[in-house]
Amino acid sequence: MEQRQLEGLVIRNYGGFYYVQDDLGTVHTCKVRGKLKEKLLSGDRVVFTALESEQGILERILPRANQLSRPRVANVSRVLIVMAVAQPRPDLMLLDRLLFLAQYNRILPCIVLNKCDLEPHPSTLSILDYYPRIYEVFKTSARQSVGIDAVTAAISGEIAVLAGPSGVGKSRLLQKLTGQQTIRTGSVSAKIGRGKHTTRHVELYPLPQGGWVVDTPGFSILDMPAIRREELTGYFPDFSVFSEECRFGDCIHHREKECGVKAAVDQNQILASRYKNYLSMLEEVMTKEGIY
Ligand SMILES: Nc1nc2c(ncn2[C@@H]2O[C@H](COP(=O)(O)OP(=O)(O)OP(=O)(O)O)[C@@H](O)[C@H]2O)c(=O)[nH]1
Ligand SMILES: [Mg+2]
Ligand SMILES: [Zn+2]
Repeated sequence: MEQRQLEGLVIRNYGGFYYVQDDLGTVHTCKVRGKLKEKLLSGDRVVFTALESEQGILERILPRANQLSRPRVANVSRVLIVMAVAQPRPDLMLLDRLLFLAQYNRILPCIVLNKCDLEPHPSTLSILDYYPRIYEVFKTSARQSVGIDAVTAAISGEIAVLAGPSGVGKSRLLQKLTGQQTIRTGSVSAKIGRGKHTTRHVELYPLPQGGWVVDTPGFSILDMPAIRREELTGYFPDFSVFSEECRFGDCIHHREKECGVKAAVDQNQILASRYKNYLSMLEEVMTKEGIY
């Protein structure tokens, strides 16, 4: 059989092989030459040489739109930030940090409030009241198959990652979104500890209407990347209209007087927890600035 060079998407990597789906939907089991292996991520678009019986040799990685370190995946275009309406109650700090990180990586985030079959915790109500003015918010019950179609529609054709704390129902949602009842859960329950590495393989699961979803084990702590302190406010779209009232053009809404953002917090126009979480992230960024 004649050798052909094809393009495809790395959908999983397991046992030293990379599974690459070509644009017609055929999955090729590929080996990787030398140094390429260290760089390659699930989600990468690649060029490979197709050999007989759906085998192949991976030749090169095409340019990436982005890459996440947790989970290790490339070319993500949506992050679904999953919180439970209760059990566990929503973690607003983690929510605000995940929203920041998605935007920092130029990925469109949306919020999924799962377990809507349960009585909501009060902080769920403030999510429902406040966040829809800035981000898309979905209510689902993976248990009762409620609200799944709206989420599917929002991510069809995309590469979407499920993120959020442990126990909120990410894996159960993945099963509903993909329509697969028996997903290889393998070591999905392996928790990623702070600073620890795991060798868990990342898999892209196909969506019925096109596109892919990636599951992530739950986590609760997220460090800030090294950015400049003035940059942070730009990742809080809800602050921007009020920051026009700040006396100083470079106001970071911290210790400054005559700050439009702080005034808006006092008048309940900005959610107090959101400003508090902004300050926590800001202080972390400032500490890092001092170190580097
Ligand atoms: N009541 C209710 N329970 C749910 C729902 N979705 C998931 N659960 C339950 O919540 C528990 C955790 O679900 P998982 O899907 O394993 O949660 P996860 O987010 O993947 O957790 P980690 O893998 O540890 O990060 C399980 O007992 C699920 O059955 C839901 O919509 N409603
Ligand atoms: Mg899970
Ligand atoms: Zn200000």
